[in-house]
Amino acid sequence: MLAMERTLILLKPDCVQKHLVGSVIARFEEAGFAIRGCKMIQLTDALLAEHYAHIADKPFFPEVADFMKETPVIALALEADGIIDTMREMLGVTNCLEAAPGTIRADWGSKEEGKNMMCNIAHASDSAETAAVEIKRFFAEDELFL
Ligand code: FUP
Repeated sequence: MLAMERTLILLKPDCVQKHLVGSVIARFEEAGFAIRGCKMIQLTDALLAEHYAHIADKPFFPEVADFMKETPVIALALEADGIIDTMREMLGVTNCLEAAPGTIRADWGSKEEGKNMMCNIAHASDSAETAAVEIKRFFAEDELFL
């Protein structure tokens, strides 16, 4: 039996700039995911240093951090049975050029060389443990519902 799980989604600045926020959330609702939290946030260096601690020493980190501050992002806390794996399948792999056909990143992510890893529409938590930490990072208790 699948466990009821939550995941943290960030709709990145490329998603906002391409006016795809509604289209991406529509896919989530069609998949039956429940929205437990939803807000617009301007990311800061401090938040990004926490969120991207695992890539902070990579040469591409400064560019990723600048990109993530280009516009505010939309943070979502979504819930469904087994949502961690389902969501990562729906998104496709990090590299939009390699994402499977029909995934969000294949359909809407950047195919431009140098942008195809970074401008990939959305972030999703990679495990239930990470999701708990990430949801707490972006949402106060009273910003989550049910
Ligand atoms: P994901 O879990 O798919 O968000 O991907 P990662 O945590 O591995 O990557 C974090 C961010 O760094 C993503 F936004 C993509 C970006 N990235 C690059 O820009 N270049 C790379 O070579 C790897 C990741």
